[in-house]
Amino acid sequence: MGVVQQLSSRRHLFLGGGSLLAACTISSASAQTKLKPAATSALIVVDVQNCFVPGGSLAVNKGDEIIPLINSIAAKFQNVVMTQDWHTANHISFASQHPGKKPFETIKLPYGNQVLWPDHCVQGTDGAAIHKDIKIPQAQLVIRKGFNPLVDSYSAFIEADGKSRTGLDGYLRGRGIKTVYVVGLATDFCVAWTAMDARKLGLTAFVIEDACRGIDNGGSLAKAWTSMAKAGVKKIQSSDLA
Ligand code: VGL
Ligand code: ZN
Repeated sequence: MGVVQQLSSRRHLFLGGGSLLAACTISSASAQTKLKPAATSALIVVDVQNCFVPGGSLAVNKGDEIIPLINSIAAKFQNVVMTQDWHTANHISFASQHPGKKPFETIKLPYGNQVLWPDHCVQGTDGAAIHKDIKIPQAQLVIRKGFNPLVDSYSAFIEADGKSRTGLDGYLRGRGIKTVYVVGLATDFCVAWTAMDARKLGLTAFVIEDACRGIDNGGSLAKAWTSMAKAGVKKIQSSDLA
């Protein structure tokens, strides 16, 4: 075999090997990208309460659809925390407390803009109860939020005044949790604010998109995903979990 011929056949071999290598890399990469919840991971199940599913006073479209998926995701986690929106009957976020105002309008409060909502998740009512089809017996903590009549709290970590802590960060830190996965209702409010505050507090944060549903009030859903991406929140699907 002449030199030129030899070179060209080696080149051929090299190319063949290269594409084989590429094929292997692709298949092992897809196996590697499956995320396995670790002992230092927690699932946060946000506000899957009667008021937020169809038939409830602040119903999220198809909010009940995600319940079986949340149950099956939760079975993969050693650590699960649930949140419960838990307002006083006279809560400042209720349109009913602001004469002349209607639900889904926005007002200015001392801590910033506040969307006004229909009365929802009043402490101790049936509407505030966690949905009966949520089956997560291993959940370790239910954190209630929004109980200060003068301050709303979408986030499970920090109230809407930007400074009052719910204590969830201390709990998670105390238990050595470094990564949170967030699911539930609603994507564009309590899920998004919880995930972004998790980032602010130094945690890695994933939102499992297909295990959430949004309210989408005036473009709020797209806006929330943009803000979450900027904050370093990673959007994943339930199929990305090992
Ligand atoms: C929520 C609006 C008002 C939520 C709670 O769970 O996303 N949204 N209160
Ligand atoms: Zn609320």
